Amino acid sequence: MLESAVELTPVAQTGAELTQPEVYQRVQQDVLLNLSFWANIALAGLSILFFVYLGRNVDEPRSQLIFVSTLLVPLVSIASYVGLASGLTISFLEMPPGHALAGEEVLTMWGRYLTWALSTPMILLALGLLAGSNLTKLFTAITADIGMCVTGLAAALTVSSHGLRWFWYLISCTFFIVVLYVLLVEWPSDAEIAGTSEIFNTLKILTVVLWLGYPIIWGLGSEGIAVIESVWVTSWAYSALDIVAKYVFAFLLLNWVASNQSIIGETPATGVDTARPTPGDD
Ligand code: RET
Repeated sequence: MLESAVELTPVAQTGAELTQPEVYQRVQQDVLLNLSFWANIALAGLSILFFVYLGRNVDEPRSQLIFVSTLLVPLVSIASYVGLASGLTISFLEMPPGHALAGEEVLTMWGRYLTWALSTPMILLALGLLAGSNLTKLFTAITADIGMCVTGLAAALTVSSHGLRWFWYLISCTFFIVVLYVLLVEWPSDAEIAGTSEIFNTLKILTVVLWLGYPIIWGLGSEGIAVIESVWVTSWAYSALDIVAKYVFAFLLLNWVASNQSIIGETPATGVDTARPTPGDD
């Protein structure tokens, strides 16, 4: 039944929507593309085991929260990459007039953008807790980040107009600027007060440099101006960024937190800055 459906729809087909088994078959045929997914699934699994081991003696509540939010990153990652490897979250979309690949069916890994909306807020939550951020800054960074991922998803899925694809991209970049502002301007001074500035600054640089790579890949890849046309090159570029942005980042953070719980415990409790005048103040 499944086989005949695949046979009836030639792989070179364009214009019609591919079924999930057909997308899966194409992923299977591209060994390097498939490997870019499975390498991440394997690494995420190993990271989870290792991070659980690293956190076995963490009993300070804020440090525990940093551990939980960081652990959720590889957990979401497994779901994300299984979605891609199974063809569930990949579509072949016909690009609109004006696009470098106009009229062609372009493989779009839209599941990536969707799952980033879950994993990147966890990274920011961990970073914000490390810096001793107040709730307002944490809320701003996380909501702007979700906005960035969802509008990035919209940019990738819009096929009605080339201009609108880039308009979504621009909106996504605007959200990204808000995230960068909190990371580069607000949290470094908070981290100084909290006594975590050394590790925070290392992670901040790692995060900013790597995260800037994502919109660059989008812009240069087949979804953008298509300078990089190869799907597996694009996928590996994202997967390589993911490996450092998630696992190397998480290792540096959790390794530090595990042996510096007392510093994390001393940072002021996350709350809204309420400079309430005490009764009797003039
Ligand atoms: C998109 C395209 C639209 C413009 C911008 C983007 C930024 C994406 C970023 C993703 C970071 C992902 C990470 C994932 C780890 O799990 C959506 C590519 C600004 C910054 C760190």
